[in-house]
Amino acid sequence: MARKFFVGGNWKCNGTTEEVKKIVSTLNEGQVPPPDVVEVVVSPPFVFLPLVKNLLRPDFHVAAQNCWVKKGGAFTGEVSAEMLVNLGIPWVILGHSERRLILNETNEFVGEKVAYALSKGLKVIACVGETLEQRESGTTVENEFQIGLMLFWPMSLCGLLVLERLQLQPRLRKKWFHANISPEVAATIRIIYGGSVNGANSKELAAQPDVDGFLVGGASLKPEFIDIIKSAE
Ligand code: 3PY
Repeated sequence: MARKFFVGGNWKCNGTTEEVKKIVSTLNEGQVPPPDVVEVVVSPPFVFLPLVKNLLRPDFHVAAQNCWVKKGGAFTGEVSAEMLVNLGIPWVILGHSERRLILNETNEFVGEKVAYALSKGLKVIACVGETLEQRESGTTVENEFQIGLMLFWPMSLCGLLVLERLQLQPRLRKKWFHANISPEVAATIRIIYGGSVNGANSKELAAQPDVDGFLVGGASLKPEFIDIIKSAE
């Protein structure tokens, strides 16, 4: 089964109402390949999700940048998976490296979040990775998966993983998923690349083996995001 190219735009903690409207209107006017060739999902900050969802062209979708690890309640400042479902937000990004590094989110916590969000019917853009330091100390991306599995992270349902080191993609697909999950999941899971993708490097990155798409940071706030989407062709 062919894996459809995925382009996600992570707007991070950026934007005013006016700026957000401008970005959406640039996206709405963009000439891009059809939805059977590329799946496009943009991820504004929580407060702008309803606005973006309402204004955005119907062939593009929205993602939240995070959600709470379990059912909502007395968790000040958090947004639950149930709330996203209630608002009709189909996707959520979980485990982004900025949350792991700055907010100390652990593998276990991210694994629990992924499992909970999937159980509520959200589609998850699960981010995993390894810094050079971690790799050298033996804490590799495979360990993150192992921990996820131990927590019954239903990875086979996840379908979409973001990696931050390009050379990991073939290694994971061919070795890890094949051996530890199943040949079917190894063949169908989309492993996308995240890490300073922009309009100047996207075409070359898209041509790399086992790159099924991108999660784009800063460049997703600019008109060059349209060029990045076009690199799916
Ligand atoms: C980046 O490209 O900077 C990212 O963090 C993608 O989410």
